[in-house]
Amino acid sequence: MLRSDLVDRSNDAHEAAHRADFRALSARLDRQGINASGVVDALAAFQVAVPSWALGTGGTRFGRFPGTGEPRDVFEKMDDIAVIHSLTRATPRVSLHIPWDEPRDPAALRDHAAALGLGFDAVNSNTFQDQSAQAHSYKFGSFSNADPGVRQQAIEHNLHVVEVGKTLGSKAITVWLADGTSFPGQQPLRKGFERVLDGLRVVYDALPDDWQIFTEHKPYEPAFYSTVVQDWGSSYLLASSLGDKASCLVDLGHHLPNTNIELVVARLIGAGRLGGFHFNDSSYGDDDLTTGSIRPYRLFLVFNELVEAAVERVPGFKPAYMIDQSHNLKDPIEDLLQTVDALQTAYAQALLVDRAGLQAAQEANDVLMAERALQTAFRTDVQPLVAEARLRLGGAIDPVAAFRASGYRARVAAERETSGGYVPPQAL
Ligand code: PSV
Ligand code: MN
Repeated sequence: MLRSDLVDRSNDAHEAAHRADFRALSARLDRQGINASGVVDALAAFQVAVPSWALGTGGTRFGRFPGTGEPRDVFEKMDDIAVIHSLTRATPRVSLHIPWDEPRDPAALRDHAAALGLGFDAVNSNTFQDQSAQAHSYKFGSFSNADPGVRQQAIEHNLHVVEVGKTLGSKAITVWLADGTSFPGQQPLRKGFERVLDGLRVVYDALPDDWQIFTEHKPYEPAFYSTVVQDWGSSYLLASSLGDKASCLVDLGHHLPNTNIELVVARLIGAGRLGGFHFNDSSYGDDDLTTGSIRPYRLFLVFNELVEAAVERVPGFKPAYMIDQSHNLKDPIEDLLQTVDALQTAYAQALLVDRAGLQAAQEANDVLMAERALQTAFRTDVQPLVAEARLRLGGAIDPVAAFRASGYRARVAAERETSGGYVPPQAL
């Protein structure tokens, strides 16, 4: 964790300007009939889980350029996540990838995390790579494989992940499958899906009552002709066939170009099956870029659906918010600080939408005023609201500035470099 006096020192430098900005924005929102303090309260309740795999430099299939002072093991990753949490006060949970970040002693990891004020969100299984000492290969798929031995191995891996998750205090497992084909005729299209469903039923039946399973779809990659769980419809079919504890996870990068993601989100909310998110952004495919860095309006429109569902108290609506990014160029901690800020920004903008005005315009088919209700909110500079939420929780007005001033990276670099540095798992 960062010492609180370091956060305080940074806040002292920014506080006067922040106060003036917050006062000015509060007055402006007041004129719109919006209570700034109420928005800040809602923002302060926002939390998002940090993925264990995002603390080291990711890399692409063409190479990896490591940064200095990367965590060497999952315990040091917890230390870095605690730093992010002390600055944002919005990341008290970790989403763990197994086996990439599997601890030898899960209880020790749980205790280490708890001592830092952290807990665990959904655990992620991995049947998209072969692991050492594993009997069968996933080269031709896992749950959908023609070989029952491979399918059984994939099931057992997921059961193991649930067991680890139970010790950590997780309450959910996210299953993303790379299963698919790259050539027509390679595998039967219908049968692959049935096999996945059969395998997931075994995992589902083993879940504790208070657990959930999230099915995560992706249209292509590594399979380039067909993917078994390729779209939200397939994901929905799986979740609805499995039962009430199953729902769909939307990774913002897992859509074909030009897909209307907010519409996917709306459909899943309507069907009562929106389980959660993997936040990131993309230009071309599953680029895993910083959330909100490419299409901030789209991110806002997604949050607009989420806020609308919350306002309408849609039954059972409680999506899990997680990040899934690969940090290749920026310092991973700084990138994640920027990510949390982008999420809070989109959420704040969505909270500012004049819902009654929007609804009235929609009912009257007043296209311009309906669109303007969204644009007015999106075009508001909400930074003072987001900073105020952090400040009230004891976080930093400007997390990146506070992080840089703290000298944390240089300090851990000196400690961590001595043993050769950490080599993260292959980036995906
Ligand atoms: C697959 O591309 C994915 O989005 C899944 O969530 C994996 O668990 C994760 O990325 C691995 O980085
Ligand atoms: Mn993902």
